[in-house]
Amino acid sequence: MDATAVAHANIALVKYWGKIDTAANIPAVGSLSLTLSNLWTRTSVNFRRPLKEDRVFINEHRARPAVMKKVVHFLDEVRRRTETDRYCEVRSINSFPTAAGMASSASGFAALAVAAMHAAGHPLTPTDASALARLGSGSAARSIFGGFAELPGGDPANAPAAIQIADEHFWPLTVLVAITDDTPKPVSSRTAMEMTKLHSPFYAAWVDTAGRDLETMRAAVLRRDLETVGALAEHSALKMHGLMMSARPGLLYWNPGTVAVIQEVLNLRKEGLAVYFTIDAGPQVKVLCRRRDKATVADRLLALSGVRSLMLCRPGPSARVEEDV
Ligand code: 2P0
Repeated sequence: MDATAVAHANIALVKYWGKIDTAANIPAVGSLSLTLSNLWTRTSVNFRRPLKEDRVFINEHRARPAVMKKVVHFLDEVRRRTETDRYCEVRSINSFPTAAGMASSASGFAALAVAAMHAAGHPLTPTDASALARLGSGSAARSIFGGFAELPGGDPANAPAAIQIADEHFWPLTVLVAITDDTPKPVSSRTAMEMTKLHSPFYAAWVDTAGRDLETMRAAVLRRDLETVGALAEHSALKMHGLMMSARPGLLYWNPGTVAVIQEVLNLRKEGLAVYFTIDAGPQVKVLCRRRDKATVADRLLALSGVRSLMLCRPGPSARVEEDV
């Protein structure tokens, strides 16, 4: 009747942006991600106490109404699948700033899917947990898996789940997360995606070019080709942000610190280091490099006035149930 699960956030190297089916939360394009070691959510779900409604706490505070609505909708799906009518208490802790473009919904819904189904007495296979997590947040489907994961898109007949391309031991890359603003972002990814789909003249081109990016990225990851992975990750990130900027009204998640980090990454590359950036729906910049270069890169990023803090990550593990401690 109660369970705790941990799931890690991920960064998309090829981005998901836009849905083919909003109600079933099916992405219009495939995406490929890397799960991160130090960005995680730990979620406990308890069906034991008789409650008149669900109670949800994030970092010890009651969830805001918009978050509450998404979580209750998700828990309704868990109740439908497990044929229970009990309400539950959810307590979730993030190791990093929430809703600031650092994929807290990815780790959050992955941990919730695993913990809630386990607490309700119906533990899932990773593939089924991934398909369920996707209903909460598209990127959450990928956070079920450690290492590199791919989420197919584009087929409304098929309710997709992510698949693991390579586990967290396959390629010991370093990801430095440069935090330039730790407050919640002004526009949610979900709203921003719909605005882009409806109001950007470039949306069709985004969908048309995604398949090729995914194929190239998968092959480059599997041969541990950092130069190709990095260049394509930058391209996918800039293409996605360019797409958002071209919506009406245009969406800009960046701040001056975001641009400063991008420029410093370009400087480091001119100096001969294999260093690359990617940016999700927020102002933080995730920087990829080889493990041996991490101290040099960290020093340079921390010297920038726009960088508030840096989180150092390696590839992270799959979502899992935690035994009682
Ligand atoms: C991604 N992002 O592939 C892309 C890149 C952010 C930028 O997926 O509407 O919270 O809940 O499915 O997964 C963030 O959006 O969106 C996201 P919903 P989600 O990681």
